[in-house]
Amino acid sequence: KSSKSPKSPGPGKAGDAPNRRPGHVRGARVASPPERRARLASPGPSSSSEAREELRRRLLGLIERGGVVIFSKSYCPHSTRVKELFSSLGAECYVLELDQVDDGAKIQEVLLEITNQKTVPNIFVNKVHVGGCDQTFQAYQSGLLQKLLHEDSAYDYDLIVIGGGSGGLSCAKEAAILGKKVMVLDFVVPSPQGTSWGLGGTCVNVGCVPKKLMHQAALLGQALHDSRKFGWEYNQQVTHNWETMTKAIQNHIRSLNFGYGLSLREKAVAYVNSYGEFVEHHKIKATNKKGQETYYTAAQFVIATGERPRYLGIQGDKEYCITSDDLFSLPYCPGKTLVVGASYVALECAGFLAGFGLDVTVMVRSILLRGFDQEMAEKVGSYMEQHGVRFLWKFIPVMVQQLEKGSPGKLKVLAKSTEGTETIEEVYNTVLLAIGRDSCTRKIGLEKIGVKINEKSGKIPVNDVEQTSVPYVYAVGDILEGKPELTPVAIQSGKLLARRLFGASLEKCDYINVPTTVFTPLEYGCCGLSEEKAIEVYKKENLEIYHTLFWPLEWTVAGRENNTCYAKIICNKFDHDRVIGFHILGPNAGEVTQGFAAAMKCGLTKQLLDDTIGIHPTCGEVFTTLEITKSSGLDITQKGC
Ligand code: FAD
Ligand code: NA7
Repeated sequence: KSSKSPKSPGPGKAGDAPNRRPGHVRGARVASPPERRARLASPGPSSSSEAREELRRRLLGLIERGGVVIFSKSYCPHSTRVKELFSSLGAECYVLELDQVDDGAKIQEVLLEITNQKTVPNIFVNKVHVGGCDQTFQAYQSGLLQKLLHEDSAYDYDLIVIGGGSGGLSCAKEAAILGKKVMVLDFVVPSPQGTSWGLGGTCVNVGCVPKKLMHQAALLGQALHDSRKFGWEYNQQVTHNWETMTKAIQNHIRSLNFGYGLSLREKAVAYVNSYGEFVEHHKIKATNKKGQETYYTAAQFVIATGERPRYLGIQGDKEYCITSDDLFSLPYCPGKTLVVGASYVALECAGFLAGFGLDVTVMVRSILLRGFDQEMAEKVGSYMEQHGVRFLWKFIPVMVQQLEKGSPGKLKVLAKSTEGTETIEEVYNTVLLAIGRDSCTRKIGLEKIGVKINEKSGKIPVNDVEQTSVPYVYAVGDILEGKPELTPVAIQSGKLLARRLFGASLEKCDYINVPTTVFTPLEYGCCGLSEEKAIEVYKKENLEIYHTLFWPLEWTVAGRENNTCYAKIICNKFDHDRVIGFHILGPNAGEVTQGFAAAMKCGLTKQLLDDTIGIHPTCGEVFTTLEITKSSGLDITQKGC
């Protein structure tokens, strides 16, 4: 696809509309400064009827070029309002100030013939006569104006999506289903260790999918252990083969990459494996891995560039440490591993690595699972500690040195205490950094078109319809400020955005009560508020918290510990004991949480839970029989099944 600019009128002639260059879209341009007075006046024809015919032809030519054409008067407040409206929509306008051209009065007469309207402003959008100020605002309020604006065939695409991950792909596919001409750019900048991957973004390649499969591999190890108690006898020594697992997982991921490509082709979405960045309004540069640059334009854009792992900024981090971007395709077993960070990514990785029998240490700067319910976080941590994960509390690394090359090699880590002057030196085969992720928003030319970001976090603030500070640019997924960073959230917001932009839908993405699960060795599922947040929002005295420890039936015969799994709901006493926080620590927590999240969306109360008949014997049934409140201080330990 060659580089193409929006429809150009070609070399200027007197009376031509200037090229609607995308670089000038935001402000309405006035094409009639004093030195260009009488541009539309007829220079040639002798008779007045010929002159009038010539003027009419020129006016129609101007309108036929498409885009926004405003016949205005510079002092008219209605004209000003309309110009401001188009400016706020990011639409470039050709504005003719009739009080500043010699033949303004004649133009008005011809406009009367063409449109039956003599007054200004007189507006055309993409060849369609919209009318005056009131009609334009009515069209804006009904959405018709936006639709007319986007029917501008001057652009290569109706929509360009930058980033082919969870959010970008869902938005692109939905827009294509709605009949729009769509392009997706997806490009993976290799990690400092050189790892890169295929189409589909973080979730499928280096996030949810490989992480859940590795978690499953670890759970199978536990199941093998349990199985002897259930009568299974086997003689071989059971060992885990990292290469076999990784190869199988990577093969599955490749099949998913293929499926994504196919589904884009089926929906006629153009997929370009290039890095996209804005160069001017409505125009991006796409650079492929060979460095070849191509330019594309679109009426609207969606930014869905996601995040990438953060580095510590200490000596040796980029040279020797890996991140989750590298772990899932690591060609060799990582061996003795230090995981730096205490986020969910850190704990999940530490959990499954320990599940494979590796020696794993987690270096924690402050607390576990910041942002999650801290009572649950502590229980997650203590289960991991009891199952072989070592925690190094209140330390941060200051230097990583290579002692030996190899697969894996040997690394020396120097760390210091966050509370005193103590330093320690330890040797590991692998250091995995999981200290947060940075939004990919600083190198995509947003400053060139005026899309505002939060300078500190790099996140993009949007309104409730995912619109950025530039009206024709939208954003979805992990880069959004203040929204949950989860695949189903990105997918939902991308899909609904496309339906609002190109369908008849007004439905907005609901970011409240989004459930999630941390896939640590003992899984933690939650929906709604943490206990800390609920107290902050509603005050402790307005809450009733019901909780219990429980013993999954599968764990009894297996001889696994009682009084480890835990269920908790937080209810608002002054709103019919509505459940505002749901928390479970136990097997299959994700499966359990999903159903209760639907119930919370329907306004779940404690009474409704009590009225629900449980499914026996399951873990989920525990929520139908909760009796003990936290405030009662009663014993919640379980004595038997
Ligand atoms: P991404 O999926 O990251 O997609 C962005 C894409 O844009 C990437 O392919 C990127 O390479 C590309 N890109 C970036 N810049 C450009 C550019 N300039 N030009 C072209 N392409 C570009 N979520 C869950 O819901 N459940 C989980 O269990 C879960 N586990 C996770 C585990 C890990 C280890 C990680 C890291 C994340 C996990 N997540 C999970 C989060 C989930 O992966 C993200 O929320 C989701 O992928 C966000 O989607 P997105 O579309 O915003 O971005
Ligand atoms: P988070 O949720 O941003 O957590 C970052 C963790 O790393 C957290 O425990 C931090 O400790 C710790 N951290 C941050 N900086 C450092 C340094 N310099 N040294 C040691 N420890 C540090 O990141 P995640 O990777 O889990 O998740 C980000 C998104 O990725 C998530 O929402 C998903 O979309 C996937 P702190 O608590 O601040 O002391």
